[in-house]
Amino acid sequence: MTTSMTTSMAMDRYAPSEIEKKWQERWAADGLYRTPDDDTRPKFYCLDFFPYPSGDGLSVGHCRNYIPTDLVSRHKRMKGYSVLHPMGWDAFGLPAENEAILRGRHPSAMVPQYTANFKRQLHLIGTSYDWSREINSSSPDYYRWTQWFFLLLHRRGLAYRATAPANWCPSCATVLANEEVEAGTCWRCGSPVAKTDLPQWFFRITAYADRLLEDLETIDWPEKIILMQRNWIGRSEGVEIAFGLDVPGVEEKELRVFTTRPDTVYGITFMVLAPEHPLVEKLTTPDKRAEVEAYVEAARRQTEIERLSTEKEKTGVFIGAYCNNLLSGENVPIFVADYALLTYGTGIVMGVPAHDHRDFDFARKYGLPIKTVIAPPGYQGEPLDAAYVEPGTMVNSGPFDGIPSEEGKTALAEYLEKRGWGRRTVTYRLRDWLISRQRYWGAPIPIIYCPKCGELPVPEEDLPVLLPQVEQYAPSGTGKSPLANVPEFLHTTCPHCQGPAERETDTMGGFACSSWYFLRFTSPAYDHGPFEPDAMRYWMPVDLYVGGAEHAVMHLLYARFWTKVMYDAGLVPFGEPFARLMNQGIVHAADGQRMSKSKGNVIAPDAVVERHGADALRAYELFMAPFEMNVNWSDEGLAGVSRWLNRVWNLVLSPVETARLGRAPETRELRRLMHQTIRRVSEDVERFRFNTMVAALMEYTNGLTRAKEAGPVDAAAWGEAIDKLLLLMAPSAPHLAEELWGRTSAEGGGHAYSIHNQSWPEWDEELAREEEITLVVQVNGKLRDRLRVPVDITEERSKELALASARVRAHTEGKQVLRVIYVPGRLVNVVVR
Ligand code: ANZ
Ligand code: ZN
Repeated sequence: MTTSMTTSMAMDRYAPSEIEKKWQERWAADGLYRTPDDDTRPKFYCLDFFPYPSGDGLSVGHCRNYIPTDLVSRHKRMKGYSVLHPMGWDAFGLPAENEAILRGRHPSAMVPQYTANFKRQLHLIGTSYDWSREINSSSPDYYRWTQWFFLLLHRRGLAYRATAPANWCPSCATVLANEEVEAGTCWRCGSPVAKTDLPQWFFRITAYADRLLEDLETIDWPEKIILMQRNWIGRSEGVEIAFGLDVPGVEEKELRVFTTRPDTVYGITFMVLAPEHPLVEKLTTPDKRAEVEAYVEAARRQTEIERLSTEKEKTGVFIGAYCNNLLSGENVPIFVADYALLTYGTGIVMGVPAHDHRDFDFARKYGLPIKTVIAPPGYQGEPLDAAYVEPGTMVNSGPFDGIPSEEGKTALAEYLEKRGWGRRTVTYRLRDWLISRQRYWGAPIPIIYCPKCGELPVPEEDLPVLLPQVEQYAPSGTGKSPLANVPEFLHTTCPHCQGPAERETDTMGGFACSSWYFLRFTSPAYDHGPFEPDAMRYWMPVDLYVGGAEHAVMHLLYARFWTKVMYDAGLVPFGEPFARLMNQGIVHAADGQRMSKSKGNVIAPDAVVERHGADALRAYELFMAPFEMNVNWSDEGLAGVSRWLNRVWNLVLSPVETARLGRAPETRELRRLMHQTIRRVSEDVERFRFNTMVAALMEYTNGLTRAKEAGPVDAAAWGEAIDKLLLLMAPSAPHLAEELWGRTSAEGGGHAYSIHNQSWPEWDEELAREEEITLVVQVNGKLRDRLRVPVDITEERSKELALASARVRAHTEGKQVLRVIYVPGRLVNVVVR
């Protein structure tokens, strides 16, 4: 046997700070990650949620989003896809503007500085974005098209202006969309949100409620997000029922309620109007007026969430009037109570205390009758001590007595419809999307008000309506946008009669900008439309979309809505923008606390890269936990991963004793490990199991180290094993892999640049097959030995080997063997007495 030493280039220390910078510059100079245009290969569009650039920069938490998508993009490139992996800035909107105000800097000066810093950090961690496609939602060549979409919605009757009670954040001095109110407080600043009446622009997302619901079935999204969207849309099938009204001086002759329980209609003992309902004022009798007005005023100051809370004590006031239950002929008193919401159903609730929890509490409190009309099993006519909300048998319900309540729902719906007293209908929790913001930092709403011609859209050729550069950009607190104080902006001419006219001074909320940005990346410089149709058809829909779970209902619902509008307008050939969605887990501080600036416990990638290198940060972020799980940062975990990279460096570059071993068992074992690792890593990437992927690479490193230490290795097999190690590591640790790729090859001269242009390794199922298995041997159920045996061993031979084992014989000697149990490929259990 001849042995020889493969000499590599001079072995030096692993110094990430030197090699990482070098390769990042080279990759950028070569445009290595430039997205190919006019490609005929299959495409893969891998997108991160549109980040808004903040002065705090990126934390290691953000990296948990950007590193995995970078890994997937690199992997797909190696798999032969043409990959679109772009980055841009959601720079308009409340987050950026609030930060500008806080820091006393104009947003137009602040944003470029912040985006530059984000970009620097994304370079630092070795991402492979195609920066030639960078976009910024606050730049006129972008928001021109956001305004264009506003006009599209307007043309299609999906943008309208209405005076409505709006969520008002007194601290941000602006109105908020329902989605932006979290537990009664502003999503940005946490102040309690109040209600106020203002003329506002809305997008009619409710017109798409059913499609937004139905198409959830067609997308590969986390179950949790789908459920949240479903609940947010909140579709309820029910019946709208009319009640007779006969109040002198009031023209309305009926009250209409929405109910999902028409089967309980004989159990109504009162009616509830929402405090803001216009009928409250008309129906209140003079003796009740003062009390009702005081109640309504107090209710207006509360938020919807507070009002709906089931824990909250139910309050209300009798308004002095009655209506008539047309079915039972009974007169029922009308109350005003804050648990009835103006914006749900008809804003009026029929009170059925026996079968609804809130109505039950209310009736108890005000001494109203509780009439059982759905009998629980075994019911004997006794009074209920709590609302019975389950199905049962109808009782005290005239002609419907004895019918099961589920059938009763249909029977009553038909009965009411036949008499013209009601109709089946569907109600949604979803409200139209309030888009007006009385704020400076957003895309101006392209509408002009002419005293003669009324409300007119800005002609398309006049877009963009430029946001003027002004000193006073902070909200004025008057409820009007700061743009109202800019005469050059405000005053314009009517596009119809050329007379003097005024511009709308509200801007669009930031979620308008992020409702179409994924299309802009397909052709970011296109100026004949928001996107170039061929590029859009090639790249869309997004194949993989990754970001935080906190966007379940805002951005992710709005973007779906706009896409459907575009589909209807013939602009795009698909109805869903994001085929697959994944949410990364959060990275907490080592002590489990949320990282926050105020706690001073934010870990920035910069410090980590400086100490251990970008590759260590990347591999650690992939390794720290399953992708979707929250996890605590661990310096030891990071150090462990860093040590692994050092081991890889040494393994690859230190001399190895080689020989021509041909088909020796050691060589077969080496190849098997290699093919098994390729298989594990490939499968784990596809399934987003990056933590086990890194574990597989670590085990592979250990296996190779053992083989190297055990004696000479076959030269060809070894060279191949190292090549594959580097290829498999290239997406996770791109700098290290590139460096080692250039320094190694079986022939010693170094591989040609770049490893990132190589093909992803394939595995051979035959070579990956395990030839031996471990057979567990027990005596009376107790583990006594483990045997390495061939995979295809027979039952007979297994038992023979088990009984022959010295460790087994020590426990069977002198005893009677009763039975030998065999589980194929797993275990032999010897039963003795
Ligand atoms: C009578 C009734 C009897 C009800 C009963 C329930 C149980 P979901 O399923 O969420 O759609 N409701 C209707 N309009 C309302 C409003 N504006 N504000 C507050 N509550 C309102 O809820 C439908 C039920 O919510 C309706 O069915 C109504 O109460 C109440 F045993 O009508 B039900
Ligand atoms: Zn005009």
